[in-house]
Amino acid sequence: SKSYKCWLQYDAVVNQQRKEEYSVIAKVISKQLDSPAADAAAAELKMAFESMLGIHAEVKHEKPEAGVLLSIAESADYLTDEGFEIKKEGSRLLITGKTDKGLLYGAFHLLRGMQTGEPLAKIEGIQNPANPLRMINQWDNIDGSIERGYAGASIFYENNEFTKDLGRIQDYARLLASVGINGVSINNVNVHKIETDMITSVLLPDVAKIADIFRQYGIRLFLSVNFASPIELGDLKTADPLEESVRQWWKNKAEEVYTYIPDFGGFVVKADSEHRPGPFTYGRNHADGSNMLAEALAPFGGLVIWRCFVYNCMQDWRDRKTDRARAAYDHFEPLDGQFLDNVILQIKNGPMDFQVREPVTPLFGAMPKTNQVIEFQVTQEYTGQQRHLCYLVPQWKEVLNFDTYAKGKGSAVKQVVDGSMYEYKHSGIAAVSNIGNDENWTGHTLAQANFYGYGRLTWNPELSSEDIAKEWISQTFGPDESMQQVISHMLHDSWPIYESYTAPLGVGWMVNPEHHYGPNVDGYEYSVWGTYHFADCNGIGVDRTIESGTGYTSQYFKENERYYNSIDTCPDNLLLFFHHVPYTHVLKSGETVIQHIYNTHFEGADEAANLVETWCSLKDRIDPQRFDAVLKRLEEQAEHSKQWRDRINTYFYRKSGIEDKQKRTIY
Ligand code: BDP
Repeated sequence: SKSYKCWLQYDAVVNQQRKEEYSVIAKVISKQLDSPAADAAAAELKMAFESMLGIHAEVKHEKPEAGVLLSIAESADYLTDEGFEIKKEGSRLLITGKTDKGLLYGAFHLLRGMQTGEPLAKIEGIQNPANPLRMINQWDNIDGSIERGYAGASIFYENNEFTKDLGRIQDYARLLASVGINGVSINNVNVHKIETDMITSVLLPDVAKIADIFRQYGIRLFLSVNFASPIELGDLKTADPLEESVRQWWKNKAEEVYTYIPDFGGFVVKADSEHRPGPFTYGRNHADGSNMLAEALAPFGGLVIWRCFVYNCMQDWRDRKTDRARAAYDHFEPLDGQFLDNVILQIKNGPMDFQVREPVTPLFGAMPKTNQVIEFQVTQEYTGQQRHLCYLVPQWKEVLNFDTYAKGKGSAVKQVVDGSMYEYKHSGIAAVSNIGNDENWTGHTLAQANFYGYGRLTWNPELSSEDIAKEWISQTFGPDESMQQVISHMLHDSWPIYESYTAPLGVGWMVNPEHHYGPNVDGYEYSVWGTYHFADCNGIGVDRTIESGTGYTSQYFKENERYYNSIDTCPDNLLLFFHHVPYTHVLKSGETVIQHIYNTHFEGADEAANLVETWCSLKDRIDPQRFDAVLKRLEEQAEHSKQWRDRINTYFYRKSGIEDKQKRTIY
């Protein structure tokens, strides 16, 4: 169905001129080598040419007079191992890669250009990915459930077994490769006892089958591992990383894994976080823990992707020194220089946890000698759970463009994670996947744009969010330009709309505990998770300043420290993240905090209702299946946003006793 195909629709080309131009090169696909990725590239082109042009291309080894020529140029110094060049030469279109991975990306680039109706001359050019590692983390459990999944069950597992539906996994691999993803970890970072078997002979044969599929599409497979595996699997009494028997256990384990999967990517590790085991149990630090695994994987070229989401989730809210926002930096920055070079620290974009608005984690740029990867959340845990529309590409762009000042002005996060700022050996971008086994993959059909956009940004963070949206819409819904503009506006309005009717001014966390859907202003206020807003009858916000607060601002480089620490320069949209203020505090916008809360909540709910209207204007221009599915979600969002509006406004009206200037109804 159209919802299943996402952006790989390969609809028939209607523009006659384009059709003729494309048809010249579509009769033959010549492939100069046989390899899984080259075969996948040729197969994709063949399928697409058939569907878009009605041409049954012949796939062969010889150089054609006219056709697409896939070839390898090992010595091309202008290409990285994954880069490609596309060049027209008479009636031939040359796709050149340094390796077969380049051919695959080149083929998908050609098809993207054709689907968006570009002339071949505009598809020509040289491209190399900006980020070496471009990862997706599945948070799938082997029972088939997905931690923070909002699009059905796992496509990998059901009933404590691997799925038999390998076709769907192959289609997933195609979608991933088409946007440049080159690494996937296939199990939840919270590794339960049963999933510990993924690194044993019980499940490794199944894991290897999945790796075979991904390999064809240039994607390396990773596994999340339990730090206490030697104990969990009953082999040892300790998981102490400095204990020789433990180190040897992991070395043997790595060797075993590589006998099944010779190009295995490595381990993803969540340790000492939210009740997961880790080196702290043994009085060791996170360099000790990660280096032990790194040493085991190094002989095989494997990586340790070690997550920095380490904080005390059982904390006393009165203890300001353990401000959760400080945790990643406090734990990891002092260890710079101690990690082996196949360890990469994976750091969430913000210091808390994927809220609708957070500042950028101060750890970026602060560890010149330690490989870093940024972690985004494509799955919309805190941004509407794929029932609300929230296009996140603009948020990710803001984060990647954020100036850390690590090496003075012009030290953007994207230069840290692409490895250029400190010449990291390994670096890149990772994100939590938003897909499941729903027919349309992402629950909300328009949430496919986040999946698409995430991948495109990892390949090239310079792409604008508008260009990404346009590419996605035209491939997904077709060439009608006014329709494209309407959807693009909806996408671009959606994050601001969602932000406006949920937690205000960067404070976050006003959600129902555990499942995190829907408003609950005090849901986390009196618990142990380190997530507070400190609202009382006088004011609201978390004081993270140096003078009177938690001192979190001091973790930034000077320019940003000053910027956030001073209430005069701190931007409105993060004010309550950094400062505790009275409700009558006047924002830079000229409104008071309380009036801002009322205004944005009324306006946000109105705008959510408008999204329904706007979508309805496209009724005859979108196929009924997808039109209706999106409409349902937008209607639900409009209703739910009223609940948000009323809960939040009522709460703050009662707390503050201050009337809405505009006298709208607050219960
Ligand atoms: C939080 C999720 C939790 C994850 C955790 C993590 O609520 O389910 O396990 O992040 O990133 O956002 O490890």
